[in-house]
Amino acid sequence: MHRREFLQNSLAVGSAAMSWMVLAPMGARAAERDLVEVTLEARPYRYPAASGARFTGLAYNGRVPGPLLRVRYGQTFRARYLNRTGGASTIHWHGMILPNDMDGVPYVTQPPVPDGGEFTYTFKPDPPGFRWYHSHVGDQEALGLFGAFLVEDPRDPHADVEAVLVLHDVPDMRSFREALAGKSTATMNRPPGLNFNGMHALPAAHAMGAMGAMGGMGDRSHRGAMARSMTSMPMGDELSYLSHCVSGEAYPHTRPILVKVGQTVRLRILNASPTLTHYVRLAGHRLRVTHSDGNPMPRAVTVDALRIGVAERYDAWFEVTRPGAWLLTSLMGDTRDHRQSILIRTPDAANRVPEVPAPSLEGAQLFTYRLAGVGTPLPPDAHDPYGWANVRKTLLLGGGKPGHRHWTIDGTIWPHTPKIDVRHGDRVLIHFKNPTDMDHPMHLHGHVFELVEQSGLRLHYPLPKDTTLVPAGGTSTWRFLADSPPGRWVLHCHDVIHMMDGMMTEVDYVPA
Ligand SMILES: [Cu+2]
Repeated sequence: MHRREFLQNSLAVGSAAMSWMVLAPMGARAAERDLVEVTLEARPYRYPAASGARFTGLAYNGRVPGPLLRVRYGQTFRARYLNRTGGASTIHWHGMILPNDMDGVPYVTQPPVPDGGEFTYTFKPDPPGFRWYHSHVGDQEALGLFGAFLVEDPRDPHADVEAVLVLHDVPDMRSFREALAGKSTATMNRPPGLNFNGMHALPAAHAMGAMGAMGGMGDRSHRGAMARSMTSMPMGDELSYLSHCVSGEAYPHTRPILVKVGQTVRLRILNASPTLTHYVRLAGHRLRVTHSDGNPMPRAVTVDALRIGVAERYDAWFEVTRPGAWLLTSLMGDTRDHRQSILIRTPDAANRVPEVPAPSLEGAQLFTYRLAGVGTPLPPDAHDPYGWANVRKTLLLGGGKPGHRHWTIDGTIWPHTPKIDVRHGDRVLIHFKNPTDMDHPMHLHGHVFELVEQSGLRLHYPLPKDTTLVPAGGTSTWRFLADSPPGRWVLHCHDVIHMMDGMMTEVDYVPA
């Protein structure tokens, strides 16, 4: 294929090239086609100045994030993947239920595509909603090989303005290599809420007690993050970052989203960071969250701020009720830092100084699984209160001791981790115990599961997801019906260092 043809193809993908962030309505012709075809070419890529990083990574079709892929539910999608990365590569279609041999896990679902080679992925994107795609080989995703994928749902309510926001952080690859060896000197990025109440200056035990008393923070999931951040001691496995971006740019270079008074705005927010949980707040507005990982939640919830773990997505809505200019910001440890922001404004507010969000999460109502799912206490170990499952598996997460390079499941690393065998039609319950000092964004391929339990709380409105933060010092329970296409579906931590260090297993369909 010639270069020009290839460019035309990429332009044809749901008008993505014209409107990377703010979506134009899908063209009638694009919507009517049975087949949407795209060429994705991965190559080395020099990050532009607007990204805030001087860095050579990798990109799909010459941009980070890669092109926004967009289909209507029911269309067939075909991607011709040209690998020019200099190494082996694959593409994983995150959140999709698809034939196992299209899932893009090297040596598990396909041989890796060699450098200079190509591979064609074909499937009917399912279920509808906000998905994404990324390399599943080594550090390639961290270098820039990722993008958003929208499967438009005909049942969706109308939004006047729709935008896709990809949060990502550009790693310092020297710290990446050191982290894999357990020798990184980087320290944990502090969750906001610490700096402005000064608790980071207190001994850890006091501060954690005080945190526990804070409204909206009682998900216990901060404990481990705090245990690490309190000490500022390098744990050996943290990354340091060169820049923090929204859709490939750092504020003030991020392109504003223009809105009008009276409009309803839908933001689809993806955390594509290699390791960082993000806390997102929009100045002057609360956010109504309707979808978790692209899937409609049983009950929408309105919050002051979002917590988005690595690989998670949320659909967040708000109404424009007055003229103005507001920053949407991922709060950093240094709360004067608004690099990871975009401006949302009305047309008449071009010269206004934008309102910035409250810099701390203290007192904020934060999106947590407990809040969204309405959690109430369970008796200890009663994590299948429904008596629903016929296959139950407990996975013990481990590792992360200073200087140790492995993150484990049941004390073992991939490929020696215990596998979960299921038969078609099984009702499966997976219970995670996480005694480590970090939250782990655990992800299952090829399924949408329900999060039914979190740290001893039963969720009365289970959240439909493909990735959840299993909290430090806590537990999570997923349930799902094993009715995906047969094959080997990997289950792993989406923190890239933890995954490469071995925190991965698989759900295997075996003959009935
Ligand atoms: Cu992890």
